[in-house]
Amino acid sequence: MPRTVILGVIGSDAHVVGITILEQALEAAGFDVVNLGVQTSQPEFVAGAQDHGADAVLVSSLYGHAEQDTRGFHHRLTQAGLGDVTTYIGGNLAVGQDDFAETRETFREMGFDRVFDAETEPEEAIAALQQDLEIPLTETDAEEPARATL
Ligand code: B12
Repeated sequence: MPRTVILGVIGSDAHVVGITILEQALEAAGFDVVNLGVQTSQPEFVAGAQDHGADAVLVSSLYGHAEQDTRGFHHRLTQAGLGDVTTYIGGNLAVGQDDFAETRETFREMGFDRVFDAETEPEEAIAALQQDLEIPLTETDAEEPARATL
């Protein structure tokens, strides 16, 4: 069963390239992806997650206002009965982003399961989803290490 991932850029943020790349990579990895696009509000994320039975919600933010834009986000998800949905946030999450460890801690405390910086490659997010959503390796995947040892 393919897992459904909701993806979008939150707030007034219009940076579209990162989520387009993520969308393509996630689809290639076998996920059902619903890309809500740029300038997506919190209620739109929640409605998207509800309508599509999301397994995970991936929030992107590049312009430095992520903390302000995601305040109360997990409260809304919980109120909508989506408290168990896996949530990630990534991008340029703070202005300057000098100390990413601190930034990560801030967003973890706000309820995000994982926090990614702007250097993140899509493969990293895919590996995290496979782990967090407990997606079993396909037979093809399982054969890869064996072939590598030949
Ligand atoms: C192109 C660009 C623009 C274009 C956007 C065009 C468009 N429609 O996409 C334009 C010119 C419109 C623009 C505008 C602005 N921009 Co701009 N922009 C950039 C720039 C140069 C590249 C962004 C990009 O496309 N990168 C390529 C993609 C592939 O990378 P990415 O977006 O980082 O995404 C990857 C990762 O971050 C990660 N990722 C992203 N989201 C998520 C989410 C999850 C869950 C995960 C796992 C991973 C993940 O995976 C992606 C794929 O690898 C960056 C600087 C930079 N070099 O990053 C500044 C930058 C993001 N912009 C910035 C700013 C400040 C703005 C403006 C506010 C400027 C202004 N004063 O008007 C406005 C905001 C407008 C708005 N409403 O959004 C700042 C943000 C500063 C901060 N956060 O501290 C940056 C960092 C430039 C800088 N150094 O100052 N921008």
